[in-house]
This record gives sequence, structure tokens and C-alpha cells, in this order.
Amino acid sequence: MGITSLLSQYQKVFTLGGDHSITYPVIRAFAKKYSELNILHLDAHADLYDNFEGYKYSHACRFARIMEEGLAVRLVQVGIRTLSAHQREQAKKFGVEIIEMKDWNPAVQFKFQGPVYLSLDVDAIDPAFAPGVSHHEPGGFSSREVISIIQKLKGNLIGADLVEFNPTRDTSGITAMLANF
Ligand SMILES: [Mn+2]
Repeated sequence: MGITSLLSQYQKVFTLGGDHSITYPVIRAFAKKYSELNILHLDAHADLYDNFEGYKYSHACRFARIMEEGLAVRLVQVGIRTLSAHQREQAKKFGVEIIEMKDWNPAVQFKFQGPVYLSLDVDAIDPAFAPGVSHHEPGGFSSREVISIIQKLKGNLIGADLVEFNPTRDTSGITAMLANF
């Protein structure tokens, strides 16, 4: 049985580890069950490339595939601080709502109609709080801000993933402790 059909049997799924490659099959599974899926995506990177080094299924392209295939009605990306001109075009093409980190207002609360899937890339958080990631992008969320976003989230949370934790760079263990929280 493939991961997509396996996961579509469950009401709620929380996946840990890996990169955004995992989000795509999980979202495909949920899209079979829910026709109006929303995604809240916290990340330093938009992962909206049409292809990355010639590969259309790179972790850097997964949200482009998700939107192309109509797997979500709404994609909200928050914490982004690495947008290229190409990715801005892709966001426009797919109607992705992006709040770049430079425009972040901690008073913002996220509200979704219907089912919502939360995808949390640990590098959304500032490397000062979460150094255990492969791609350090300074100027991210504090631990408190990310926890508040999740606590204040309004909607029917049906699944989540936590990706990009890299223990080899987590010398103090602080990122693992945060990811566990
Ligand atoms: Mn990332």
C-alpha cells in the first residue's frame, strides 16, 4: 500500500522529520478526503520553484506541485525571507498568500474555513532559537511567536508536519527540545 492510500484512512496525521518532500504525499492523501483543504505553511522558504536543478519533485518545489494539482484551496505561507523573483511569480500564479517575515505582525491570528493542515519547517524559527536546521536564515520567528501562532490558530486542524530538523547541527540539543514541545 502506498503512503497516500495508507494515510487517507486516518482522520488526523502528524508526521515528523524529513523535508518538504513528505508534505506532498501527505497532502495528496488528505485531498482525497477533503475537497476544500487549507494549508498554513511556516517556513523561511516558499518551496514554490517550478523545478530545482532540473528536478520537479525537489523539496524546493513541493508547494508548486500541490497548487498545480489543485490539492489545496488556500495556501498561506508565513515567515518567508528568501523569495526570488521566480517564486514571487509562482505565488501570484497560484494565488498563494504570503506574509514575508519583514512584514510580520505578531498580533496576526490565522482563521480558516474548514479543514486546515499545518506544515512547520523548523527553519521558520530564528537560528538563535533553533540552530538545528540545514539552512540557517537569520531574522526568523522566536519560539514564543511560533507557539502563539499555533495556539491561536482557528480552524479544524486535521494534520500537521514538522520538517527540516537536523540533529547534526543541533549541538546544544535546544532545537530538539523545541521540536518536542
Ligand atoms: Mn525551509
